Formats: sequence, structure tokens, C-alpha cells
Amino acid sequence: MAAPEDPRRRRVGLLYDERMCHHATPDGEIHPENPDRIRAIWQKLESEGIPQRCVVLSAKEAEDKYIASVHTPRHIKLIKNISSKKFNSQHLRIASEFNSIYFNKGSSEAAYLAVGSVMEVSEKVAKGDLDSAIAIVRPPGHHAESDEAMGFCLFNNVAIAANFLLNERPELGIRKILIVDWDVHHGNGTQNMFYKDPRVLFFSVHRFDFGMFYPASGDGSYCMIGEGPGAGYNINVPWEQGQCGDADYVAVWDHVLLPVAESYDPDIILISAGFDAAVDDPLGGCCITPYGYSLMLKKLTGFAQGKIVMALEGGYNLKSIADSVLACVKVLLEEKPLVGSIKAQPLESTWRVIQEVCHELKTFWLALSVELPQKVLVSNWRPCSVELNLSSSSESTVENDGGASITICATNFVEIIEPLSKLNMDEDNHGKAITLDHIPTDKSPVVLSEECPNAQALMPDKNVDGCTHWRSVLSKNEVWYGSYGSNMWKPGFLCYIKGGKVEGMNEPCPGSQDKSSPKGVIWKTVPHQLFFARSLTRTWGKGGVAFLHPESNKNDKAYMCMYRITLEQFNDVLLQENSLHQENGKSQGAGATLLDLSDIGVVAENKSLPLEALKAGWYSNILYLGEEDNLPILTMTCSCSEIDQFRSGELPISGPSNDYMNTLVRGLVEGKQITREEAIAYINDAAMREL
Ligand code: Q9C
Ligand code: ZN
Repeated sequence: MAAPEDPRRRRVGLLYDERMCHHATPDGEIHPENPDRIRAIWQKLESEGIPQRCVVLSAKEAEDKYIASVHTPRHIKLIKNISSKKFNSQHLRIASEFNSIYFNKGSSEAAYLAVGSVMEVSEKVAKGDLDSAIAIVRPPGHHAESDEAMGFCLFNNVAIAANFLLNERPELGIRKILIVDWDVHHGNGTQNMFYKDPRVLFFSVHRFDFGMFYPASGDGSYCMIGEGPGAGYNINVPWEQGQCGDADYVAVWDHVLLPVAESYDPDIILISAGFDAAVDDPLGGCCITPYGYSLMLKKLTGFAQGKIVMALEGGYNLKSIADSVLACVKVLLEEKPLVGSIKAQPLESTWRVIQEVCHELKTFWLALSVELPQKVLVSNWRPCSVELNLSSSSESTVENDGGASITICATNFVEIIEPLSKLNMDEDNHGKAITLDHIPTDKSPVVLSEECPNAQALMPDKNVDGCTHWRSVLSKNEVWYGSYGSNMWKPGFLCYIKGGKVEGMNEPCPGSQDKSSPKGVIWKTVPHQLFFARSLTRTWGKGGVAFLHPESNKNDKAYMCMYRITLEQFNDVLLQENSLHQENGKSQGAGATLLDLSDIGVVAENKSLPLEALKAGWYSNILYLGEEDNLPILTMTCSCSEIDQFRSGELPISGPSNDYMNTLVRGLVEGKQITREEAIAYINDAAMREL
């Protein structure tokens, strides 16, 4: 055994207590958050001789007065009493009123021990009695809200410990705490507890899937940056999808977390260490290896004089969590250098997410305003920056500055233009479905960044895969594009034609390639039900977006503003609607046919055309609403099968956000259809009605 006075020997606290295994499902039902999780971790550490090299601690129950710093008296009382006799018969009934929660007779004690454990090791690390520590606790904590148990969490262990250090132990000199939440789920509870508090920088990287991944609210969005004095001190890195692994996390560490940590200079780091982003986790769908976790942890040891406390959160594959915790403890022990390598490159969506996060926070953290390194941009060609000149006053390229000129994220631009460029048109077969006069196009200049060679592929005048050909065919045909949503407001719709963004939109649109104005605007009502669904969109943020029930019903009436545009423009609008509202990060249809003239014939015949290529988008269906001036009226909405999913709750129904609502009202009022009061009543009625 090394001499205790050896200054290189790290004092690593290790806390495990069998009593936390007593929290289990009341009737022994199988549950991913079960006692075997912490047993498996402990057994693994023992089999590797780890406890002998650490300072082993046992748990103490936390006192209510400390828990009260984040939880309401009502919530504390509930958790205290859930295991008492008189509650027994009611367990199931009570638990069923909660979101992903169960209770048994061991639950209260385990909950108090989990909090007490994290407090205990945090205090010891803050004091310097320990260099770092890991608390192998359950139930987990980061979903617990001040007055609500949820997501397998009863008390918010990490938040209580952070408050304890800040408020109860000022003599320890902990003034700034960095909480790193790498559990695959968003740490909603912790975020809320410190949302206005700059003394705690909360950083969470999690699967978000555009608001569809648990806890499935908008809280995990990168837009949630903190409020008041806490503005800038809440950082969310929301993955667009699963599959993220070592390379993605390391990219976020290198480009977001570490630069911010450097500048924030925390006095201690608390890690909400869930291991459900580990490879083979049944809930997470991500693939961090034990080596990945060890690297993520290692990179944090350079801050706060190495004062790091890890508290277990989720993680549901016994082998994965045991191996991952072992790898982390070895990092804290600093006995050997890390060995391993990262296999894959980051996903392209990872660079997009990093850009979004940096963009949102760069006014708070200067280090986030640096461009991503060029090698990143070249090896992942989608995210390189493209400047799109929207008007003649071209002095600066300051983003969205008075509308003179904007910088758009090339990701969107590529996604929108590239799939179209692959579209193959067979003019002879389908050209007669609709025939109209040729409308000459006047293209706006597209300025591409010099340093990005791949961007050449975007040059609109290059004949890429027949791009010019199909565009010229589609450009000769006109349709009425019918809008019942935000595009009823003309300035909003014009963003999809001319590019740019209007009030309420989160990000600018690239516009259509043919930027000429619509050749006509008329209003109509259609016998379809308007409703609002989904819960978050990129363009409008939180809140549902408008859909039209694809089936008509004579009792329904929806207002519709119709724009006369070319089929080529309709294509570009369709793609923007879908890529900006997409759910899975990118249009699945790169390379697939999105729309050709034969499709329009099919649409007219069947009244609708579900677009396979746009499955990942919000609007996967083109609806034919008849004719006007011998031109087809087309709109975009969901498919009939999605209606069933909305009805069953599989896909969320959600009222419009205020911004979105205002835009619809503005469209109806400025379009001289109805008064403001009538418009509000119309939207509210649509939001209330059952599907
Ligand atoms: N359809 C932690 O990892 N999933 N909590 C519920 C309901 C709950 C995860 C799915 C996942 C909670 C600490
Ligand atoms: Zn989790």
C-alpha cells in the first residue's frame, strides 16, 4: 500500500450503502431503475480491488432542513411518508399519479440516504479532506422538481448538495459550482432550481429529439439559457437523435463545455453522472464507451483544482454502468494514463447542435464566438458557413442586422437545395399533367465562403445531377400554395421565397432558389379541421404548429391564404417547411425524388400524396384542395396515420405558442379576413377542439 503521505496519491471518496437497494417496485415488477444497478457497480469495483484504494464512506440520511432548500414542505412530507404503514395500501395509487415513479417501504430511507450521500461527499471534497469522490446512489435525482417526483427521481440529490455548499458551508469557499449533467436525459429539475442563479452553472447534454425524448418538454432546448442574473448560466446541448457516442461528447466538451468552464472557473464540479448514454443502454440509444466516459471526466479534472464529485443518476445496462463507473474511478485515482481511442467522427448533426448552442450563448461566453476549426468544417462539409445576400445594401455580413444581409447556417441551405438537385424529372412522361407558361427566374446572388471547397456543390447555376433541368421544368408550372398556418401572414411566407426571418422565427430561412414574388394572393375557406400538434419547432420554438386534418368534413371551416407560385418554388417551400420543422435532424430524403409532375397528377387524383422522403418532417403529406383558375391548390399537412397517432397520444397535441398564435392572428387580420377578436376566437377554438 502506498504511503498515505505520498502527495501524488489521490484521495478518492467512494460511497455505497446497501440500504439504497431497499427502494424497489412494490410487487417486484421488473423496472430498469432497480437495486441491481448499484449492486452491479459495487461488485465490479470490489472485484477490481478499487475500494482498498479509495476512502470508503457510508451513507447518512439528509436532514429535512437541507432538503427544504430545493423542495417544498409538501414534497418532503410526501417522500417522508410514502414508506409508512398507512401509505402502504395507497402506494400504487399514489405512484400512478406520478410520472415514471414507484414507491415501496424502503423508498423514503433510500431517498434520504441518496441526498445525504451526495451532500456528505460534496462537503468532504469542498473541504479538501478528499480530492474527489463518487457517490453510488439511488434513487437518482436530476428529474425531481421542487414539488414533484418524476423520472425515477424522488429528491434532487445534486441540487440539494449544491445548495448545501453554497448556503450552509460558506466557510468552505465554494462560491461557484459547475454542474455537468451527462445523463442521457435532460436534468429538468436541476435546471429549474438554478435557472436564475449565476452561482451554479448548469450544463446538460442530453437526447432531445426536438422535444420528443423524455422528459419531452421544451425545457431541454438550447434556447433555455437561464434568466435574470442566471442568464447565460444554463447550457443545454440537445442531441437531435440517438447514436451519439464518444466523438460527439468529446466535440461538445472541446467546443462548449471546456471553454466555458475555463472562463467560469468553478470552485467545485458536481457531475450528475447518469450512464444511460452508454453503449448498450436499453433507454438511451447512445453509445459512449467506458473510455469515452473516462476522457470526459479526465478533461474536467483540470478545473476547480480537480475537486470533482460524481453522483450516479440513470444508467440501465448493468455491465455498461459497472464498466463505465470503473473507468471513471480509475481516472479519479490517477494511477495510470488513459488507454483507448475514439473510433468514429462526430455526427454531422453534432456540429449543427454545437453551432446552435454557441450561437445562443456567445454573448455570455466569449470563447463560444470562435468559429469551429476549419478542419471540422471540411471533414464534415454540411456545416460550413454560407452567406446569402438578400439585398443590395451589402456593406456588412452582420447576422440579421436590420435585414440588410444575413448569415445562414449552411446546414439548412444544403439540406434544402441538395435533395432537390438530385431530383430526376422525366419531362416526357409527366409534362402534360399541368402545363403553363414559362416564368423566367431571376436568381439572387449566392456568395459562398471561399474556404469551403465543398460549398461549390451548392452553386445554383451549376448543372449538378440534372438540377438545372428539373428546375427549369418545374419553374414553368404554377400552383396555388394554400396556407392555413403562419404563412397566412405574408411577410412570414415571403421568408420561404425571398429568404430571411420575421418576428417570432428562431432562425432565418434560406428562401427559394427562384425568389420572384407570388403572382397572386387570394383567400378561401376549406372544409378541413385546423388543429395544433407537436410541442416544439425550430422556427417557432415551444408550442404546437398548425395542421389541417387531411380528410374534409362539411362542418369544418379553415381559413386559407393561397399564393400563386411556381412548382419549383413550391418544392423549395415544402423543403424549408420540413427541414426547419423536422424532427430527426435532417430530411431523410437526400437523393430521393421529392416532387415531380407525375406526383401532382397523383395528388389531384387521390386528393393527397404522402411523401416518403419527408417522413422525418412535420408535414409529410401534400393535400390537393381543388382548383382555382385552372391551377391546382396544394397544401402541406400530416398524413392520416399521423392523425391516429395524435389521437392516441403517441404524438403530442399542443396549443400554439404566443408568438405563433400572434403570427396567425396577424395573417388573418392583415389579410382582411376577420377582426382580431374573431381571429383569436378562431385559433382558440381550433386549439380546443378534439380531433
Ligand atoms: N413513456 C433517469 O435516467 N421514461 N430517468 C418514461 C414513459 C422515464 C429516466 C417513459 C425515463 C426516466 C434518471
Ligand atoms: Zn437518464
